[in-house]
Amino acid sequence: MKVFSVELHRVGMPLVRPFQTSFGTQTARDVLLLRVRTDAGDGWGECVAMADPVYSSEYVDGAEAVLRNYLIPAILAAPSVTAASFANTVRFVVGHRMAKAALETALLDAELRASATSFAAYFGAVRSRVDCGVSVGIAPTVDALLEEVARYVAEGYRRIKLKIKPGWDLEPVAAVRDLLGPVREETGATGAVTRGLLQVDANTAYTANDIEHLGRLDPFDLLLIEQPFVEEDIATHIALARAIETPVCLDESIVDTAVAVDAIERGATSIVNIKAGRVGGYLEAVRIHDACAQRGVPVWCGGMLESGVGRAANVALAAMTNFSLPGDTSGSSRYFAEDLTEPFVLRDGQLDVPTGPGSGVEVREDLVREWALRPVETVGR
Ligand code: OSB
Ligand code: MG
Repeated sequence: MKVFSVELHRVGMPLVRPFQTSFGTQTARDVLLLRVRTDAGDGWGECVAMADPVYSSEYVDGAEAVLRNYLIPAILAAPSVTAASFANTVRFVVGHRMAKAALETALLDAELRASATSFAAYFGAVRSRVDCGVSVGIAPTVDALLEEVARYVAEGYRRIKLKIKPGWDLEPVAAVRDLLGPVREETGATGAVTRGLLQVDANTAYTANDIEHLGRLDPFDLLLIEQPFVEEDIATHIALARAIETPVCLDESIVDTAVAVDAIERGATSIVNIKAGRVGGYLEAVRIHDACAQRGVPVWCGGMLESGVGRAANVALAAMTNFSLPGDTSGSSRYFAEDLTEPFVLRDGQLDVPTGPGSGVEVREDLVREWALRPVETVGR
């Protein structure tokens, strides 16, 4: 494939409610969308980097600069590039995985649209619908949290994830476990459904001094505790996993397949959160899925408050066989009043996996223009 040009679109999307985590409060999503123009046709990709470098070192202005100054010029200069050859073309750029993932995804979308293949088929997906969970932010009060969780349960979400931090952990978790009732099998419209699934995500807010305290989460029968300690600190995650019953799951720490395998083999993580943006793209995400499957480690699909563009690819990824836990693949309405694609709508706690060519969704260019934070920038001819 020959790439002629790449458009950089910055779109402001207000969130339907503020999303508070241990690293801050988001009230809007500042989305960077890429459109690649190639001799095989166009493709779209979404960059998951947040407005500020508070989840990881990447942030959207930085990702945009790396794309404009390094990644896009490299693929424009290449005689030919495909999603599969992209990683090698941009290997000279260290890190910046979210920026790379966005461009690789746009290339993959162009390529698969041209060959009338869906992301799901390309990934080797085995499901046509995926189980959905929802990530619930830190609330002003426990009562407000219970109200929000009850709404999501009524909407059909199959798993609740609570954001925690020191001072907001045991009490909200106990209250939500009480609301959900115990973990149990029920027969729903689409067959057996496990109810009462609950997990927590600390986004690195704890330290080694908190191991005993985190052990007090054990009575609440959590699916997992996600990333309690800083990204580089594998050792303290190993110590926690040995000290408590609740399975430890890494998010921020898992930046590629080698790190995932190392963390698994050392006992730092027994479940893995896969986010394509965090690991440099969907091709690496598939490799992590496969490495985890080989080792009997279940995975689930994380999220970064994506618009429908990124959500479509996540839902396709989550349809692979070893994505055996519900993902943070929520419906569009959990985030936005209106989405940049046709909305993803939850049905019986699941989303349909897109089947059309490429991502299988169409970008609403009217909204991309209407919500543009600045004029579109084109790199290349
Ligand atoms: O840690 O999983 C996380 C959102 C932004 C950045 C990091 C995280 C999250 C979420 C929400 O938990 C996931 C989603 O619903 O997209
Ligand atoms: Mg997380």
